[in-house]
Amino acid sequence: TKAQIGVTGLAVMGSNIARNFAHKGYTVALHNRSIAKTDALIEQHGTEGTFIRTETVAEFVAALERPRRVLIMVKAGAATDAVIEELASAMEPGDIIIDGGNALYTDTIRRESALAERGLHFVGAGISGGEEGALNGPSIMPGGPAESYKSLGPMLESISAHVDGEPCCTHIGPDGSGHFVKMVHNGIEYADMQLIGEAYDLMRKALDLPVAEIADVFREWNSGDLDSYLVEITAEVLSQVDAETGKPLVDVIVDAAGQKGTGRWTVKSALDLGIPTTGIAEAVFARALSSATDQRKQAQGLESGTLAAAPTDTKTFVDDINKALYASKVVAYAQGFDQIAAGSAEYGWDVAPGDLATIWRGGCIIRAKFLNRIRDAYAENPELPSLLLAPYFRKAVEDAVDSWRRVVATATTMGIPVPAFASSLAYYDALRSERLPAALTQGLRDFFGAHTYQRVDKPGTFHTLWSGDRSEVTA
Ligand code: NBP
Repeated sequence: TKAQIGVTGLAVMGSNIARNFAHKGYTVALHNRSIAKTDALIEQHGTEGTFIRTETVAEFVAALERPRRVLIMVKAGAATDAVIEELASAMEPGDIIIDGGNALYTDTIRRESALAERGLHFVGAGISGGEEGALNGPSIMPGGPAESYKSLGPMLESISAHVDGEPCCTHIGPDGSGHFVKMVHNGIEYADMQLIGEAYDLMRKALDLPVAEIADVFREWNSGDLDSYLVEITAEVLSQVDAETGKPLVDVIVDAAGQKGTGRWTVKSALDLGIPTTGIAEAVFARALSSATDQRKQAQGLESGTLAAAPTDTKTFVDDINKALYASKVVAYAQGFDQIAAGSAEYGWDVAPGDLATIWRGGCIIRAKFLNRIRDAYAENPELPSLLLAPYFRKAVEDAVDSWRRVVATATTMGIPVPAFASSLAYYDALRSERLPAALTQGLRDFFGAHTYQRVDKPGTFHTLWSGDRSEVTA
């Protein structure tokens, strides 16, 4: 018998996805650059389903039924290109290559177009959920030809997570769309984590709550509107006590956050598309600042100025933080969805935002009850101009805004940095402002660079003769 799917790249992600396919009854051909990983998988998990062990790419390709379906799970970048080239030379028109790694969407666009010329279908699939998701049901964001989704979709849907009986996998759109939405998903994950970090920091520094009590607060929040995987595991991480020192584990971990690049990619793309994805940008920059260890060390003595006293009513302030977190989270998602809409328009992908909210409800790192609300909002109005204008979120944020302001004001006067809370509030205030100082910016640009401006009272483009008699001319 031939295999319905082949998986090449059997590190953590690939081996778990291969097992997931096998658990669902598919015959899975296995391949890895070095045979040791293939053999380890067969030795440890060979009895979990039907696997075909292959050593060479030729053997691997020959083991697959037609049209062939191969999932690549190798390191993103040059390794993926090398594997694609080897496979493509051995495969035939109509066969499908799926890249499940964290590829940059522009690479996916390039690869799809090159493979399409050779008659091969290329599916760039974002896969979220880490190791555990890969094994038991990830959220899958496949982009690529709609035709290939017909034969591939049901298989991907069967291994994906399910929420209320619906798979957390759907066809996103052509070429790079799947990896693009996965990139923004990861960016939103950065923002979510930064906001959680700021909430934690405030409870610690403004309220002086012990770490174990903060863990309890997050545990309680997880049964409310903030119910989500990240809030759930925040309680877990904060509850962990270091065996060696007896201290909370969080106190012995170096406070320099790493990053692998998808957050940075999201922000670069936001800049190119001209979308103010400020929540994600603040999160990426906050990680960068945390990692500037030497600079931070030397800056520790900088004068703080006079700091305000801590809030006296702990319970009220904890509740304020909850609301600030929720409102800032709505902003981060609103911005992320704006970026996806802009990317979709730029590349002609026709991505349905409601579909994303649906497939992100399970399997992935940002899974949250909250996503049901986003799904409802787009079901009600697929042309929503901003998530903040969906009736449900509008009310939630308007109810939270007093708390949000108190939190940002308190943090500022106490000298506690809350970049994501503060910039999200600034975004909200700017968005709802009737007039912005951009009018002055336009005036300045016209002054030094004759960049022209438009008037509020009549159509046309104008320029003031700043270095002449300062009269206005039509440009
Ligand atoms: P890694 O990203 O660590 O990649 C290891 C695999 O790539 C091994 O199978 C290795 O083969 C293979 N490989 C490399 Br490295 N260079 C190669 C080359 N030139 N030719 C052929 N094979 C090569 O594995 P991972 O952590 O399982 O992640 C796989 C993909 O999934 C990545 O793109 C990652 O970004 C993405 N992803 C990871 C997660 C996660 O939670 N880890 C989540 C979502 C997505 P070898 O055994 O012979 O060295």
